[in-house]
Amino acid sequence: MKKNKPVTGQSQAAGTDTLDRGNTNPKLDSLEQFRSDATGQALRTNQGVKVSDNQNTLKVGSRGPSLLEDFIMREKITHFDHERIPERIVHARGTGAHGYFQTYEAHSALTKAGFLQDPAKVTPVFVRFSTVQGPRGSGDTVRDVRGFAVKFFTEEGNFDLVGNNMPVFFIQDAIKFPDFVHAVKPEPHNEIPTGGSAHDTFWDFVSLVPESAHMVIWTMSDRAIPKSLRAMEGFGIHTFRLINAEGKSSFVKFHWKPKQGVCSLVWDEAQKLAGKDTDFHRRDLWESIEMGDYPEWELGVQIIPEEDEHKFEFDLLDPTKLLPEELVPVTVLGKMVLNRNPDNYFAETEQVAFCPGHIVPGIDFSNDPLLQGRLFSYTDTQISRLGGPNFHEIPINRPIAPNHSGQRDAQHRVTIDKGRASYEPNSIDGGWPKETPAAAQDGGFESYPERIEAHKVRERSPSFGDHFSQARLFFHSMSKPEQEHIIAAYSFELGKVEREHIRARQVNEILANIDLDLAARVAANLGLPAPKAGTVDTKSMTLKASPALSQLNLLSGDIKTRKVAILVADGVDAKAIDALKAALAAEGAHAKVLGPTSAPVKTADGKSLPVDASAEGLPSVAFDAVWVPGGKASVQALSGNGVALHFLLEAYKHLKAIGASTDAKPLLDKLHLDADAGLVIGDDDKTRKAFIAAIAKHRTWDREAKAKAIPA
Ligand code: HDD
Repeated sequence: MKKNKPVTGQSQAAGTDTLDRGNTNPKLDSLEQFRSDATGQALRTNQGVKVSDNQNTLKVGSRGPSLLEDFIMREKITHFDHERIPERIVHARGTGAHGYFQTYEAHSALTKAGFLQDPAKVTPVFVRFSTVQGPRGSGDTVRDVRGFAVKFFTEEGNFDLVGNNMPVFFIQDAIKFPDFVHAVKPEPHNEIPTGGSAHDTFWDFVSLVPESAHMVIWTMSDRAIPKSLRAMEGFGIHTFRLINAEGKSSFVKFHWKPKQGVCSLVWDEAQKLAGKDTDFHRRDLWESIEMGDYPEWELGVQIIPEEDEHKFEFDLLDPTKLLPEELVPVTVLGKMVLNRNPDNYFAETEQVAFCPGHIVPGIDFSNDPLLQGRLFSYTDTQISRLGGPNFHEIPINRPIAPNHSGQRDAQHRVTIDKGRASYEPNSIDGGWPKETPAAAQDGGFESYPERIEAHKVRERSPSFGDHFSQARLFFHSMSKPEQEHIIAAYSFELGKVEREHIRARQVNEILANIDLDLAARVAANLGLPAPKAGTVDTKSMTLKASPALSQLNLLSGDIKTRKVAILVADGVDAKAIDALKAALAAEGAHAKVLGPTSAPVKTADGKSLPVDASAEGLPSVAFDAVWVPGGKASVQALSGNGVALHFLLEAYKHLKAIGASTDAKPLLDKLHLDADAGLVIGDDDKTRKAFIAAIAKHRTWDREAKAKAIPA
């Protein structure tokens, strides 16, 4: 019998991942029993039978029909046929990482939650970032909200903080969530567009639902096209309660503050990246962790004493409102570091199941009607997504705390429960497992005994009635470039809306109530008549601007982990490259040498210089900045190279830092790129310092008007 490939049955070292990713995470140690390493192992069926031929179906003769009795082929194909599970209804595209959380000090006055008491305690976490609208295979850089979900594996059980990178939400009541999601998802007749909100059903819904105005202006801002997942803030959005050992409750709003600073892509760059590197964000996160550039966030809370619940110009229970940091600053509690990539995307990132209802003693909910509905939805959705109620037994979801209950059976039950009593109270198994009184040491969970006296009604609180004053606060808190981006985003999105009455309604009934100038600019771009002042009688907030909302105030100030391209060709001055690389490395940035092809180039002194990639393979959108070193022959070659010229023009258009040795000035002249705050020319330390300072500024905003004239 002929075989295509010899089956040796011996260990296959090839393809073994030898990367040491550091296994310092206690949660990972608890996952160890579930990991499977096939190194040195024979290929077997799921029933453990060794396979001698994995190339050919069992047939009647080498040219004859296949036999039904081939249990090896049938098992393999059957398993394959069922490899996919339903993707998440929303937030289907995501990427995850392991890490840890550590509190800075004991926060016992605020909460009794164990993971917020001892700075020596390391709490494992698993984080999943996501986009909302697109399916699993959609682009990373589309205009969308980003999910920011964190599972804390605390010793008292799992705590899930299931938030977004924006501090408010589209709707006030969970009963509207299916309507909102149906509107934003691709249109039902042709499933277009994938990953974005620039279509009729979305704008139809939001223009009819003014409570969405605040969140929609956030999604039209640069926050909806983050530079990286590492450069995003995270928000718990709803008001929660923290409760201390004495039973004292405070309202809190959770925040994640990235150590990397907050910054975004520019729109043209985001669109190009969606095609050139669909995986831009997940690749950046993965590579940063592999390189040891561990992303870090601080967890903070805005604390509102219970007696101050009604002190604000908006209702703390309304999830379309944020609490300006100028009114209540964020108190930092501790830090989260992401330091390990998953071993297997499906087993970990796809199967992780978050739920805002997963809380631990010391944390409790507020009556925010959006949060209350979420408490039901997440567990419910996992039952169909993960195939039954035992999803808590999937390794990535298992708490590190013990979990014993009377819950039994159902699909895919893994635990082999001993004993006979699956009920409580019982006298057969000694009464175990037993309740733990809340007052005991490490007591059981107890809900905050809030007193409520009210009628049972279906109605929206009048205190939720103002939909525009915070959207206005947001717009007025933006810098000039950020405001221009918002105007451009509304114009782009509404420009894709086919029905004129929807465009007009958004402009006249929503935007005009936020800011008349904003509405007029968008109307002009859409060719609509100039809008009249808004008719809704909305009082403006006393606070006129919140600087904490503008990303221009949230940069890290350094260039750690930034990526710089160095464009080279034959004849390049190797010393100039070395000097730049050293200066960048000293600041924690990364440089990549890009040649006309992936082949090494010859330096001016005749040596061979390996390149990291070709400029075509790693386009300018993959970098934060670009440098052209000297060497007249190299510069001359680049001047005749369309890819290199486009690379520089595009970096300029995207307002990135550009640096060039004096030799390379003719190349910049050819492209009519003049020196500015972000474009520096020279060969000395001073020039390199100016280049580094320009990268730290992230973009050269003053260049934006001029850059618009550059072809996209
Ligand atoms: Fe949700 C997933 C965040 C309102 C129902 N949501 C999901 C994820 C995030 C959020 C980050 C992905 C979690 C992961 O990575 O697996 N959702 C939010 C935020 C909201 C919000 C910040 C408002 C403040 N969500 C919301 C409402 C409902 C849902 C009002 C339903 C009433 N969300 C779901 C869901 C998902 C989900 C259908 C889809 C997959 C999943 O839960 O596990 O249950």
